[in-house]
Amino acid sequence: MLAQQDLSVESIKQAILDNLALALARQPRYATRHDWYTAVALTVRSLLASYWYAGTNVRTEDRVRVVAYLSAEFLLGPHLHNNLVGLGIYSQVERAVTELGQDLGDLIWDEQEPGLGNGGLGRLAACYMESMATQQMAAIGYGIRYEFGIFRQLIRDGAQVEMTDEWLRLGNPWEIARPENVYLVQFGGSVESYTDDSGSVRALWLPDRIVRGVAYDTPVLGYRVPWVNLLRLWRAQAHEEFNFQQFNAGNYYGAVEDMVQSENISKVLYPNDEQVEGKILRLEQQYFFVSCSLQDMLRLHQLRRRALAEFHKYWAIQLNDTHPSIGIAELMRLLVDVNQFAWNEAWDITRRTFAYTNHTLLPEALEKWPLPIFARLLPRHLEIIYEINRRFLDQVRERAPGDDGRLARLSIIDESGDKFVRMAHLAAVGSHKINGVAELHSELLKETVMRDFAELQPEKFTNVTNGVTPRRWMAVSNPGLTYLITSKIGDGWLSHLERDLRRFEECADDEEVQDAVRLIKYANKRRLAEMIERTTRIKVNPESMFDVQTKRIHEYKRQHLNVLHIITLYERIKHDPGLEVLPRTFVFGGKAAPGYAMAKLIIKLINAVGEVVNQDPAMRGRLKVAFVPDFNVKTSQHIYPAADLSEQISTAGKEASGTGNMKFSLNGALTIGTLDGANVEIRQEVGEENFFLFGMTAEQVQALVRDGYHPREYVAKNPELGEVLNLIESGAFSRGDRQTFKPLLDSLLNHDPFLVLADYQSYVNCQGEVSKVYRDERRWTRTSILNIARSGKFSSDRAVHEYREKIWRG
Ligand code: 26W
Repeated sequence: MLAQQDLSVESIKQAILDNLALALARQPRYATRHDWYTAVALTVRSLLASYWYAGTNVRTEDRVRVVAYLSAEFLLGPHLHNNLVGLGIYSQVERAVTELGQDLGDLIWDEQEPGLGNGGLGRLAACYMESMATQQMAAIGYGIRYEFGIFRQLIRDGAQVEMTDEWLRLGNPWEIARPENVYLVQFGGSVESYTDDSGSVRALWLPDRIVRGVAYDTPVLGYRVPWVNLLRLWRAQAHEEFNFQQFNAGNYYGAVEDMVQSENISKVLYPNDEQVEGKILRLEQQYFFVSCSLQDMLRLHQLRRRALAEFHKYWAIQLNDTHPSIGIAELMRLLVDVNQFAWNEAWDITRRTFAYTNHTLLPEALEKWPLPIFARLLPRHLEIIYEINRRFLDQVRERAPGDDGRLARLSIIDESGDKFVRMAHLAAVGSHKINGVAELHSELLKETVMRDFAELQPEKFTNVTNGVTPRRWMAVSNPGLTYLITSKIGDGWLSHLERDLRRFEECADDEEVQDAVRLIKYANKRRLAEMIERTTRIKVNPESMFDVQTKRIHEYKRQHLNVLHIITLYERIKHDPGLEVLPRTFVFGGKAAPGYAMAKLIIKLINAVGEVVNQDPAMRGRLKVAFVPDFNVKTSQHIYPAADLSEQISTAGKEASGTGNMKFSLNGALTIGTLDGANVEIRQEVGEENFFLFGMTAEQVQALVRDGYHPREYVAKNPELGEVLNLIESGAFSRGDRQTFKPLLDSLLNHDPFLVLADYQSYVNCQGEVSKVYRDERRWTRTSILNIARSGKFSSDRAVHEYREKIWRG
């Protein structure tokens, strides 16, 4: 057994060999690379276990309020490297592994990452878990242990192909199953009422299906602190007793079939972001994990010997978007139906417990459930929601008598046509705080989708700008830069980014530091170039500028605007072969929702333009385009540190915050961006002269949409833009086929809600400015250093601290 006190290379080696022998029953000479990985992972896990073990005591015996972070997604990324850095034992383990004849880098690279999230929202949950552990705040993350996470993306003939993500196939050494930590979750059936002993009428839910939820725990280590928090993910299992009647009636096969059905609940992550699919399985997933989590909290609360009436004093539940908002009705049910609380007291506890974070303003992303589906799956919760709504609307009526429009707009039930349950309204009514994820977003939230709520209860609204963990996004992914900064300002900055990183600013004019920053960037670019060549066969030149846009593919994020710029440069060179252009490599990465045809077409366009540009001799040494397949946490750790330019070009008002923008800036990329989401604050922090701003403001966007956007007018007065669109239309990027990109052109020219053509010229001009500045090496590097040094605000440590001060103190 490896002890914390003795972490010499020798004892680490012995522990790895012991794990290989005793946990895996493998002789070293027959061990596969994966066996070695597992043996190392188990060794590291055993080091976490003592903190883990101690943490459980703190949580059950202290008086602290525990944060329960409820999220349908946790995009953790690989564990091994992060935990080695967190424990501060990377170099010893590296030596031990080398002496055992293995390469730690290879073992790290081979880890299957848990991709239990789509994008920003899921990754944010992971960063916050890490920061809460680092701050030694007691927290539990609750979610779903999807058997298949986000699909693996292949690119075939330039198009996205989705493959299942079998991340558990070779086992998962980081989790501990808790088969005794189980809860039953009911679905469907009907509700009856009965009179209890004291003469009160109470509801009795008679479900027609019961599923078992089993806990799987993963430790989340704090950076260089003896603290581990728990990520508790639920796996759905069949509940055999429930099917006993069927077994008994001789329907063995049917009963087993029903049991298989139950297990489907935690089978696969829905791959959509920003677009809801009204699928019943998704509602089942949400209720399943939320019910398990709340039952677990009640049990832990009782273990701490606290009265249920004090539940809110010991728990702060944060809703990561509306996905877990059914929890509000579920806690009411547990208090009123199961524990016989009076409605008012239960409601008071519930509202003091919950808080809601909104992550999107896009109407198509706001969850609402068709009433019939909801009624069939969760009949008792619907009754509870009706009662919550009735009481809420009574209050509204008192405040605004006779204003029926307002009532209809505020109601939890949408009755304007087919009826729906509006989950954002449930979340807003049942929470004591509501926050957006960047200043601009929080303002727009109050002005648009939550306007009536903000008028009614302005004190509920607040902002917490997103943040990212500098441990994973700097120490793990950019060791070169980490080392340089530490050599200049000491090693406190990784734990106190906001306080300390600014001291690196003093090096901005130091030519030696500038040279070092440039060398590190160059090495990172070579590392990315190798990955690009390995995965795409495309050779890119690390001497060229790396212009990078990686994020989910979505029209509002406007990857196609980026492509229009590439084609513009292509055209210019074609017209004038001697033209001086800054050599650029355009790097893209990101997944499209499998059902989102336009996003998939954008991927095709990127690859199609890449194919033409990359093989054209006239472009050689000037333009290259690469689409990195399967953008995920692991690949992204090679991308952010290698970027010169960060593309944050969403239509103003559409990107709630963005978090990739922060990772790029922290790693020394300069940003070209609109005044959207957290870009606004990044620009404020790094200084406007150090940020490439273009495009309409959110206000101008609103006005243009209101007054009528006529994209063809922009084409009419802009011949270069006309040529670019014509070239796509001519089939130049589709082997002469003029149909392929027609839907995309049709959208750009006729009904594009994201105003791509309106921002085109401003974007192209701004890119010209970028090229100019990049040619001035010193100036660029100086600006890069300022971007790094002034990114401290965007640490997730700052963000969770703000959550604690503004929201979780109650
Ligand atoms: C099922 C529909 C669905 C699924 C996921 C709708 C919306 C989502 C998420 C809210 C999508 C998401 O990840 N949003 C991103 O959240 C980040 C963290 O706050 C922000 O930085 C991004 O701007 C926002 O797009």
